[in-house]
Amino acid sequence: MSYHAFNRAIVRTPSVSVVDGLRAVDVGAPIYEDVLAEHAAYVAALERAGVRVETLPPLDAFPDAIFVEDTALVFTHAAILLRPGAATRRGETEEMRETLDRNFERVLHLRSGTAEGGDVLSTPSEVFIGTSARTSVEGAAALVALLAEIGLRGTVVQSPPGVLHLKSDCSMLDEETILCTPRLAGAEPFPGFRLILTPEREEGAANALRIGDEVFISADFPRSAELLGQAGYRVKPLKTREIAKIDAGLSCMSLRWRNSSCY
Ligand code: CIR
Repeated sequence: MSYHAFNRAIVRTPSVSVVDGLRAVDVGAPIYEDVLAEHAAYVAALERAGVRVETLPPLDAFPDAIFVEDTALVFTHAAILLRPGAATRRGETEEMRETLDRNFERVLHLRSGTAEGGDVLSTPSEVFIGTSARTSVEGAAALVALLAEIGLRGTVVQSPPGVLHLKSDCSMLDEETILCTPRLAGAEPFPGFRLILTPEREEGAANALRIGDEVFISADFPRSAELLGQAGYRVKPLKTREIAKIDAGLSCMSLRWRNSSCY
């Protein structure tokens, strides 16, 4: 069974407040209707790939709540509720608690420091945690301890300076291969993995998402799509133009896992 054979996902419908989402550089607010359309296309792509999607209601009080990935880590046998580093996002985890309790037999809670799911790259052998402005050294260490409790090995690495999250710059393409920006690859953070580097000026393509036998990537990066196609991957380009205005890519809009008793 492939590591990416996800059959369950949690997403959250964008609230009208999504136009006020956090962003490092203000290139204008995203258009709400277009965010809705990008989100709907993303959910449809997940469903077409065989994933059963649970859609949570919008949260007006939390403009970035659409980015559910940052609130938790989910695995087949357990979940971990995180503590986002962005002050305006801290309350999103409480809103996720009941959903996790309902879907997972075991739910652990990060109690110290901060960590966001965008800084966590899960692989079959270990879970990489990138320290960043959102994930503190203390949070990363606490997360390593929680991962050990559920039988997983956590390794702390450093997210590239000035980059929002570790996974802004990398994603799993298959069990042995990581799509990675040159600036992250330079630090050699993933020993033992084969790296495919994003082409120049297409660093944003690194936040791809492998679901089943497809790799979702942003439609804004055609050279990356071509590169991955030539490497033998089945590429599914998706529009991310509006959510990119609030610093988001493809992994951030879902929590995904394989439920072994589901099918
Ligand atoms: C934020 O700054 O928190 C949101 N505007 C974007 C979060 C993207 N999250 C992710 O890629 N995991």
